[in-house]
Parts: sequence; structure tokens; C-alpha cells
Amino acid sequence: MNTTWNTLLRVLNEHGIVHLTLIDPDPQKQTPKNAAQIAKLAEQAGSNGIMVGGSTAFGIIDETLQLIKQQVKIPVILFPGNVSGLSRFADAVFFMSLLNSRNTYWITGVQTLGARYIKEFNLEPISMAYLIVDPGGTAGFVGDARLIPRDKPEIALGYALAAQYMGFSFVYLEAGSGADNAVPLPIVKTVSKYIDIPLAVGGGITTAEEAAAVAAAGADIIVQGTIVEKTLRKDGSKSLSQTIQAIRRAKMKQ
Ligand code: 1GP
Repeated sequence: MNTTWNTLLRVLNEHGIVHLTLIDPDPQKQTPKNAAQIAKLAEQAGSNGIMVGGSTAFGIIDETLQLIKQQVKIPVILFPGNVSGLSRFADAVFFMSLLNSRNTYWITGVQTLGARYIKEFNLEPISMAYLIVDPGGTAGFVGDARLIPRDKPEIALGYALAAQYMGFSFVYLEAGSGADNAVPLPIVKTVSKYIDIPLAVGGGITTAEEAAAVAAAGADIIVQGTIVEKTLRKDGSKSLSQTIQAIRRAKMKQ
């Protein structure tokens, strides 16, 4: 089946790693036109999909998605921070549950409110267990997360295995957008060693070396947002393409 999830799994099979570029459609951060330019350059650099979303996104998401869809062929996937992050103009949606939230709204509530729109908009839902690791950034604050301590890989593993047993398609370890430090490698190593579903890692991954280390530690999907926006403005797709080559090389060595 030619679904978005199957497309990503095929990339994973072929290259050992998937790279996703996150674009925050918040109008305070960029215009829909800029967002579409970033998406185009990210595709040229070899990124395998565009995630659109953010903890504070609201309002002009439809326009952003329509412009992005005009520019790229790679999948465009919603990463909604709330029901307002849904749009009929994407290919799929990460149907996420913030398992380590204190507030049931983020675990099953927002999903219940959004499910009908996903059906009506004919979006492909891809279930994701969302786990926020200290410091967690805006996502951790908004999502009222009991942040996974950075020195406790076993807690992350417990959540990740529980997610697998509950039937989630994949696990996403999030340190928070713009985090000073990405998810610690021992957490990535421990979780990836024991789970059988794909592991995504994001938040604060900046240099090619850092991304390669996260890939070598066992991540199947690497998500980058902030640094992509910064470097694409500076040098077009050059830095991002170097990062993507670095994560693929890291997997080839294994
Ligand atoms: C998305 O947090 C990631 O979930 C993106 O983080 O903006 O730090 O790359 P960055």
C-alpha cells in the first residue's frame, strides 16, 4: 500500500534512517510562503518528509499546508499541538498521545475531539507515542509533562515498551524544540535496543556530528526543525544535505 507510513518505512529499510523536517506554522515565526520555501529546500537536501505543527500553532495552517504541498513531493505530515493543528491539506497526521502527561486531555482527550476531523479530512492517522524528556521546552510546558529525567533511561524504556505493547506505530522521544541538549544518547541506546517499533528522536539536534551520534545510538527517525530553518536561510540546502549524508553513513557503519 502506498501510504505515507509505508513510504517512510521503505526509506528506513533502504537507508537505515529517516530524516523529517519540522516546520512550525506559527505566524509569529514565519509566513506560509517562507514555510513553503523551507520545505522545498529541505526536500532538495534529501529530507524524507515535512512535519507541520507546533505547540502554539493556530490560524493559518491551511494556507501553509497548501503552499507546502505545491512545492514538494515528499509526504507532508501534521504534528498537531492541538485540534487546531489539523488540516485537510496534509497527507497524514501523527496521531499522538503524550503518554507522560499529567493531564488526560493530552493522552486521550484531544484525540477524541480530533478523531472525527481526521476521518472527514481523509487524513492517514499514524499512531505515535510521544514522550517528553527533560528539559522538554514549550511542548513539555504546554503538555503538562512529567519530564523523563535525563539520567533515567529505564524510565524512558518503560514508557516505550508500554507504547509498543499498546499498539502504537512508533515512539517519539522529544527533548523540546530548540533544547540546549538533545535526548541523551544512553536513553536512545537503551530504548532502541529493546523496542521493536521505530524510534524517532528530536529536539535540539543541531550539528551533523550530533545527528550522526543519535543515529548511531539507534534512532530510526531524526526530526530537526530550528536548525534547518536557520541553515537553509544561510546556505540553502548545503548543511542539511551534509547532515542527511552523515546520518546515513552512521547507519552504514553498523
Ligand atoms: C520537534 O522538537 C523537535 O518535535 C524539533 O526540535 O526545533 O530543536 O530541531 P528542534
